Amino acid sequence: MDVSKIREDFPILARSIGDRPLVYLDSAATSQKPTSVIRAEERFYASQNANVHRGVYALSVEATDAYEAARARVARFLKAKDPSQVVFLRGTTEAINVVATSLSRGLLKKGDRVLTTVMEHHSNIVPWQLLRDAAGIELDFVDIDEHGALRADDLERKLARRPKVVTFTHVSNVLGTVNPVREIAERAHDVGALVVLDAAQSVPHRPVDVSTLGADLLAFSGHKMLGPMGIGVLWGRSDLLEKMPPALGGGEMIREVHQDRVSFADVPAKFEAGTPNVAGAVGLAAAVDYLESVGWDDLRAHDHRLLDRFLQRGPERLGPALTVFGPPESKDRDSVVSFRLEGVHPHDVASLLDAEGICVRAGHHCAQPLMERLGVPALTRASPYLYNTEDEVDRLVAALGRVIETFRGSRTVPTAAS
Ligand code: 7TS
Repeated sequence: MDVSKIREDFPILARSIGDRPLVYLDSAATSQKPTSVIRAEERFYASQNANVHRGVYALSVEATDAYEAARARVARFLKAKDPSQVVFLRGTTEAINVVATSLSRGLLKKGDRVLTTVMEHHSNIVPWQLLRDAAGIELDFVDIDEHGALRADDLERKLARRPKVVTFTHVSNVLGTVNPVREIAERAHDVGALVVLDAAQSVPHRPVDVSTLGADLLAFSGHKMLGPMGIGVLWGRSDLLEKMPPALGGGEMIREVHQDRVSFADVPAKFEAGTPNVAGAVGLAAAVDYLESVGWDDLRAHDHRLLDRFLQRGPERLGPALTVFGPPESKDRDSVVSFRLEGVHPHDVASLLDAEGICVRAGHHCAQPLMERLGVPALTRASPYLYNTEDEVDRLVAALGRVIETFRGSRTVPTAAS
């Protein structure tokens, strides 16, 4: 994989921050976009824009065809049986909310249990808490061990309470932990639970094959996998999607509406109320093309080269001042590294790195229950992707060295805590 060639495809990487070249290490928050994705959206708006599934005129038919072709492309990417299993929504958050709301309309009842985990992003906690508060659903959390893996004993203990839904993240956005989806799904199915998978952090980095993964429903966001913001996917087993009531009501999702009754469109339209993000879907299809043209083997090897470099160079250069969270072995994790520098608030780390043009994220990463479990208020996180270089990882490590020196050498630097 020729990273310098790949970088040429991402126009934003040519810019600088102040007088420093941009070092973008926040791809777990959102990835940068290649020209092909930017152009695909532009092409749609410049030459095909019309609302879909409504017009009888040629332009609207073209727009509808572009939208449905994007759906078919994403279905192929996921190895889904049928494009109708791909529901376009705004992203992972909306998809999980749609699932929770839909299930609460008849498929889950008061006292039913949902099992999630302490390592979830808020988007896989709060929708279920809303159900707990509104519909009397009981919510359990699987704990993690000291290496940031889900505890099998705790999972078993909580599966024994016979949850109706088991929902978890494929890859943690904080720890990088890769959860064994197939094994967990098998155990969940043994107790009769539905498996809902948050694939926001896995789909950008590894082939996700829904035909063998074991999930019944799966959600991800386009913007973390080189695609546009505001487009994402809910994939589901056909029989399940057909059984699930709609979550959002409005145009596009109905068959007939009368004053006294309504009937709904078939899947996937049943879940896509309102005008969809057609340009976003077209852009997402272009992102899928881009990822597949790079190839998963090369991409994953590159991810791990960068990860290994940080896990090796970081401790060498920074010594015990650096604490890395998550699985110690890079083979057990994906491209996310969260860490603390002793005596420096994560926000100060991120601010000082920003002064060098390096973008990392600091805070609770929308995973406050996980922060509480880890006993930390916040962490700094670097999340590289296919356009980052080993040189950029070295720059990060060197800059972290300067952060430590700054804080050891001077107390005049304001801290986030002060
Ligand atoms: N699930 C996981 C595992 C995530 O990492 C994120 C976003 C979401 C769900 C929500 O995705 P959205 O596209 O609907 O917002 N994670 C992050 C992050 O780690 N930093 O910024 C966003």
